[in-house]
Amino acid sequence: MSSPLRDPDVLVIGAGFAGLKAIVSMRASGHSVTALEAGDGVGGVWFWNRYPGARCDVESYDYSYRFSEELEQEWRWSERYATQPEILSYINHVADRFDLRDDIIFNQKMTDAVFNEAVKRWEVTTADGSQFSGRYLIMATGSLSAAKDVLLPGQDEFAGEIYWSSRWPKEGVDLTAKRVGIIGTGSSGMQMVPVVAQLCEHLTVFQRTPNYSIPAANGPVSDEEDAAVKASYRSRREAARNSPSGLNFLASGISALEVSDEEREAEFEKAWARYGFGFVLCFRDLITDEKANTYASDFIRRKIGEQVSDPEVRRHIVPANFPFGTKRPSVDANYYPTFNRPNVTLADLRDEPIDYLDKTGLATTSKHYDLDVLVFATGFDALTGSFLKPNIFGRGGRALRDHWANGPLTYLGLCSSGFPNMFIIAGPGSPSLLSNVMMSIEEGIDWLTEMIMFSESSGYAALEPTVDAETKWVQHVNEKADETLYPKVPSYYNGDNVPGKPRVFMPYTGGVRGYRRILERVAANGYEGMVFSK
Ligand code: NA7
Repeated sequence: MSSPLRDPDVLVIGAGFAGLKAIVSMRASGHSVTALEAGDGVGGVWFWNRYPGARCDVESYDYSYRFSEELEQEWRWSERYATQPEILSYINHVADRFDLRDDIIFNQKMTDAVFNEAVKRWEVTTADGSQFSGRYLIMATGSLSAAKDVLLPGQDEFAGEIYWSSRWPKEGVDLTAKRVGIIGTGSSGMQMVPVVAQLCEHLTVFQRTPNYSIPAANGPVSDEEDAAVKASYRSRREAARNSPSGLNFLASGISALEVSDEEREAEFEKAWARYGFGFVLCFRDLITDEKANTYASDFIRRKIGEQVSDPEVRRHIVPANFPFGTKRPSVDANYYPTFNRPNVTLADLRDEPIDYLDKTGLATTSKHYDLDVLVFATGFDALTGSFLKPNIFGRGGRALRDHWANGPLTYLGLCSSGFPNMFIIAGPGSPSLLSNVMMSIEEGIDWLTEMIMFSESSGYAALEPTVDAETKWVQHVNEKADETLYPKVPSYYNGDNVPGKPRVFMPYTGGVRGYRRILERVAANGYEGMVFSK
């Protein structure tokens, strides 16, 4: 075991899925590499989000690395949708199997990164004052890793325990015989609710916007299924690469408007029973055509309503007023029937907004809820938070925060003008959160590695996108988004969930295949849009 270098060729920030893949690729391309990780273990979001019920809503066989066929063959997923502990063991296995810890320094949270133009190196400082440098800086800090700050009036007064889904204590939390409140009904809240309801004395769910959720249809993976996937893993990966979102579901080419009511209903039933998140792909126009979407939204509303026995709860929990899929839908296991339990209460914050916290609980404008434990499942400063929290200064001392003041500016979602040799993984302007992010991570890093090798073999020391290429890319991302229903609805995709954040649609909606073709064309044209310097 060797010690990681302080001044390697490549500094990677983060040792989650993206950071580990970056280490693998940078090593393979002959670079020395050091990754700085804020936590004391690998895993990124899967290291921090240990809340009860946490699991992935992309199928395990797809939400996994494809860079090593041996790894694909030897790892045995136990369930169709893996739990957080299983994913974390997988990541640890990967770190051990490829000796990646040799190149990781833990408990090092980057606070500052400055591009030193004289020597063309990034100089990085961490929270404890340690300093590092690298010719390249790879920001593998994640799109859903900077938790949103939510501070309620009187929060310090609360005598009970407060937890965050995104920073769940490693040692776990004993919820037995406790009165628990959960704020937030995104994927984290929806995953937690059915599990917490079984553990605690009483659960109150504070819901602001009811979201759509599709049943996970989770289950154990049989030996036969495992063998079948492993026998044809390459074609499964290729199919995912050629799908719109990197999932193992081929998108339908059929419009929901061109089939009979019976055919549409049958297709929705099939998708409801098995597709999970892939429901959005069961017709080609659910995200682009309002009428097509209305058919899907109505179907899902009906299915949700059927799971809830109390008409009053049903009235509050069934989503309305926005089209299915335009906010990130959830994939749940028994979320809605949990509200049929006698120990679960739904508080609708649209009718009774939160007023304050006091010693004994949470008061809304109409009621006081006595609580022993309050959990914030209130989401993230998505896509830009982890890049803008640290101080990053590029050429001429320009702050990334200033460059992105009106919304993130990237070329291909991978780099930003004025920030030479800095690369971002699955960032804004890439398919990122609209894709199986594992696919985006690997595709992005493979492409960047090729580009770095091209640059070096041509004798260049620095590379960055031109302002023109960046401007045109951002314009293209917006134009593609405007072909869809996404921009019409407040969501974390367009920054609406964080007060004061610029409202800009951030992920690339052109699909993973369309995006990859653009990357291939850019490379084939000598990395057009990039400027290389000696
Ligand atoms: P999400 O999906 O952003 O959900 C956050 C939830 O918290 C959502 O229901 C919000 O309601 C609610 N929220 C946020 N701020 C507040 C305040 N101040 N008061 C009340 N309620 C609030 O985050 P998750 O962690 O659940 O999921 C993130 C991703 O992880 C998910 O999309 C998957 O990709 C995996 P709102 O809708 O804003 O009214």
